[in-house]
Amino acid sequence: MKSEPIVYVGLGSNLDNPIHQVKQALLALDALPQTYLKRQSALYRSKPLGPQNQPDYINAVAMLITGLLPLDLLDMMQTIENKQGRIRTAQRWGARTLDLDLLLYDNQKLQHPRLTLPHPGLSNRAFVLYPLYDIAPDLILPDGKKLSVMCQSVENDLSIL
Ligand code: A4P
Ligand code: MG
Repeated sequence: MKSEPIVYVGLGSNLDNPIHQVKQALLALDALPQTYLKRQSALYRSKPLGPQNQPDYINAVAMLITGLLPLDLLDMMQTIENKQGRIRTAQRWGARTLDLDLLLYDNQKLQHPRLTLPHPGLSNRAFVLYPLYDIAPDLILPDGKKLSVMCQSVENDLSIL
């Protein structure tokens, strides 16, 4: 029998009690249909990437096992963002109550108008790479790169909670 896809989701928040937002979102991901939360990283605090006139972020990464297809999972992640008060503004990389990024879906590479896999920010963001390393230290990305090597090329400016 084919095993179900392993998926990694990046969580980020910098508004309305970010620690609570991230913990709430982990519960919501675990409650999705055909899906369970297999592992979760520690929570990390970091300076914002992008506009600096916004609060620090809390980030984490979750490992899910899911029977959902990628776009169905993305739809449900966006529903969770909306339920947790996400307001989309015109500003790129502005403050938000919750951001859920689909970092990896098994070994899939995808260029779809609504979904790029792996997530384009994955390879150069400490707040993604280090929490991911917490829960998947031996991970190899679809392009063959080792996560452990990618971590070495990015400065770790995070503080663990
Ligand atoms: N989309 C395409 N591929 C994906 C994917 N793999 N996962 C599309 C999720 N969404 C994907 O996303 C815009 C559109 O991207 C979606 O409609 C979806 O169809 P969004 O969440 O509405 O907007 P966004 O998050 O503001 O845009 P973007 O460019 O994805 O921002 P990022 O990359 O998510 O960065 N600093 C710190 N320290 N920590 C952070 O977590 N996050 C951001 C946001 C900026 N600075 C940060 C942090
Ligand atoms: Mg996003």
